[in-house]
Amino acid sequence: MWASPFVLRVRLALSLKGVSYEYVEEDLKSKSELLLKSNPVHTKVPVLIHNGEPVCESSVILQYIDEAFAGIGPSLLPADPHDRAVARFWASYIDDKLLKASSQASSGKTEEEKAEGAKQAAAAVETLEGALMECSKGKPFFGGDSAGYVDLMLGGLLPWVHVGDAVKGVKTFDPATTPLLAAWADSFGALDAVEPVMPEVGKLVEFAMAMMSQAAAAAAATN
Ligand SMILES: N[C@@H](CCC(=O)N[C@@H](CS)C(=O)NCC(=O)O)C(=O)O
Repeated sequence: MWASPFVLRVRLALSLKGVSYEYVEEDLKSKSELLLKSNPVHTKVPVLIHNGEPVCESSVILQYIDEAFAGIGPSLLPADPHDRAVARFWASYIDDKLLKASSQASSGKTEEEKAEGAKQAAAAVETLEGALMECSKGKPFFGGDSAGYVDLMLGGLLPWVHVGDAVKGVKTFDPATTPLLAAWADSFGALDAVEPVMPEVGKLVEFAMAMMSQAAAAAAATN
């Protein structure tokens, strides 16, 4: 599903590793038998099918790709067990804190809920600025000289961060307040393996607008 940040994570990982694959677009309003069979628990995308076996959940898929294609391209996770644990910690933080707070900021039921989500998302971004300083050790990426697991977890969200910024007229990764993340976003977006895979922000804005008007129409119909 082209607009999914979770699908994007996987496409970015395969692109970075240089693994070729077949991309199958899924209509989430009318899920295919293949999806229902491959991910019967959540019936969500992405699903990676390798050697006929499905692997689900973007964070799990990224780790699978790193292990299953260890001989191809750069490693996504660091070699040192403690560094790997730190990378996994920040990857979970991105989903558990940043993503949850950002969803609340855009889809909270009340204005108060939205404001609280925005506050928590801003605090999570600040925390990630510190994480980037700790993990990158002066290099451009969470993975050091090259983009790795945490970069992909956050990088998949990047087009949606740009959409939110365009719609609200803000800068989530502001060079004035989070200079490392602002530079990271530029470096990540400019990678040869990344640029061709990223969806166009304009197309995503249109998609977001259509989703918002559909949600508003559905809410009006139930009131
Ligand atoms: N935690 C999952 C989230 C995946 C997810 O939410 N996918 C959405 C598309 S962005 C989906 O398939 N939604 C269909 C549904 O919920 O029925 C992951 O990281 O892979």
